[in-house]
This record gives sequence, structure tokens and C-alpha cells, in this order.
Amino acid sequence: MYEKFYRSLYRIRRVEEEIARIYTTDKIKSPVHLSIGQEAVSVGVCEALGRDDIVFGTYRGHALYLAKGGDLRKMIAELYGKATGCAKGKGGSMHLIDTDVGVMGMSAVVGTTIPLAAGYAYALKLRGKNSVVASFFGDGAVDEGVFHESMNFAALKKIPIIFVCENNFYSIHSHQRARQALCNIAERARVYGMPAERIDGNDVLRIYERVMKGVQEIRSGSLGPRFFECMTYRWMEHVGPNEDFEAGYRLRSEAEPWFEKDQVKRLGDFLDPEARQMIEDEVEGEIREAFEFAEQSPFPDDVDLYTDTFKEA
Ligand SMILES: Cc1ncc(C[n+]2csc(CCOP(=O)(O)OP(=O)(O)O)c2C)c(N)n1
Ligand SMILES: [Mg+2]
Repeated sequence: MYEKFYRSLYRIRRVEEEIARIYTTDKIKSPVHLSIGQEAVSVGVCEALGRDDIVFGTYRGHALYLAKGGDLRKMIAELYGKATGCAKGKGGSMHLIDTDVGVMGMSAVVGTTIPLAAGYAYALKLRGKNSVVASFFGDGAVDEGVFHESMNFAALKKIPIIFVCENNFYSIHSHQRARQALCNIAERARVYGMPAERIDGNDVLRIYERVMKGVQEIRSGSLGPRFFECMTYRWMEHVGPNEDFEAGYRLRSEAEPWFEKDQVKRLGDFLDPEARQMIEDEVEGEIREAFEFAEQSPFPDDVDLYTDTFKEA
């Protein structure tokens, strides 16, 4: 199990480090919101889900897409704006999708995928399916009205959904304390009528264990939403490839305890050095290959500019 978790964590970290490195060349054609430091949330949750389960996420979605099994080559090609990308080069980093593995989509508009996830989960219930939906969003999305509407609807209709709030304390440069009178989001979720808990978002094994319990309960017929507020921290700037501790809204000293809790290192230390090296070599090869694939892929044709705008029947 540790090997599987480590592979996923290491892969996401290294993919994003490569994205940050390449970004300055302007080959990547969309803004990038990196998840470095937050990977454990996506990995812990997705390891508790099956292939038929569904996820919806946000513009900070590389980790979720990869943790759920999204195709790496198609993701990098998408960032390059290439026709072979997962959204045919038209969505970029903020609109990743891979429906084959249940990654139903991400959006640049804060909060918008929460009602989509709730609607999808409601449809699953009505159709008698056994799958579960996980809806990922940040602490900033909790400031949106649609978050509260979706919480109420999900609890009322007892739909099979896991809400995952990645609380990294910031909405761009604005701290949660400057935005919310009551900063305990789990406590607020409970008021809508669902079990909710706060978890250390940097403890990948704990997240896995808690979410797995929720998923199993839902599958065994105890329908209704579960809410997890995962406390985590964004290491890089809100958008872009750099650190931003000089920007004036936060201090490096605030981040340091989070650097120490790095789950990539923690899980790596559990492994036998040989097994670890083998995983790292495989992942590095896969990443190199994915970037080459993106480099060599063509840009979309002009004629495709107006296709995929609406769902064509
Ligand atoms: C409806 C809407 N309002 C504002 C924005 C501008 N905006 C983009 S990202 C962001 C921060 C959201 O913070 P959070 O939900 O905590 O996610 P994080 O970026 O921390 O992962 C904001 C306000 C937007 N994209 N959409
Ligand atoms: Mg945030």
C-alpha cells in the first residue's frame, strides 16, 4: 500500500515541478495553479475511490486528475494547448477532464463544480447506481452561495457524495480569517445535516482511512453526504510557477511546519530504498515521455475553433 501511495504522491510532485520548470519557456499556454504541498488530499481520497467513482475539481486540479488515474500524456498536451490534450487543447490546465476514469471536469469559476457534483450524485442515486461522487473545492468556494445551496440539497436528498474541502487558508491572498466569521468549515457543514470532520490534510493515510470508511458506508446503503475539511497548505504562489513568500501577504515561517510534514518524503521514507528507486525511475521515464508527446503533438486546426462549444447530439 505504501508503494502505491508513494508512487502517486511522487508522480504528482514531480509532474508539477516539471511544469514549473518548463513554464518559463512559454510552451505551456495556460495559467497553472500548482498543488505542490497539497497532494496528499487528492491521493488519500482517490485511493479510497474506485474506477467507477466520479470526481469533480477545480482549476487547481493536476493532483486530482492524476490521483484519479487521468492520462498524464493528455494532461501535459492539454497544458501545451495541443490537439491531443484531454480537452483537445481548448481547456488548458484549469479544465482537465478524463471521463474514462471518472474525472468529470474542473472549472476556473470558483464553486461551480460543487452543484454539478451534487447533481451527478443525485442522478446516480435515482438510477440506482453504486458509485460515489467526490467534490473537491477550496476554502474560498465556501464563500459562494452555491456551496450552501448544494450542502442543503445533498443532505436533504441523501445523495452519495463526499465533499472534500482543501482548506489551505487562502483565497488568492486573502486569509480565511479576513473572510469568514467562523473558520471551522466542518462545523458549518454539520449544520446542514451531514457528518463532517476536520482532518490533517497532510496525513495521507489518515485521509484514506477516513474517506474509505465514508465510501464503504455509502456503498452499503447508508446514503447521504459526508464532509471532510482537509487542512493543508499551498507551497507555491496562487497561480504560476514560483514561491511568493516575498509578496507581503504571508511569511515563510508560516509555511515551514508544513514543509516538515511533506508526505512525499514521509511515504518515501517508509519504503525499501531499492523499491523506492525503481518507482522513481519509472515515474521519471513516464514524465519525460509525456512532455515529449506534448512537444511533438500538433496544435488544433483552425476549423476546430467552433466545435465542442455545445454538446452536439
Ligand atoms: C466565482 C469566482 N469568483 C472569484 C474568482 C477569482 N478567484 C480565482 S481563484 C480564487 C481563490 C479561491 O480560493 P480557494 O477556493 O480557497 O481555492 P485555492 O485557490 O486556495 O485552491 C478566486 C477568488 C473566480 N475565479 N470565480
Ligand atoms: Mg484556498
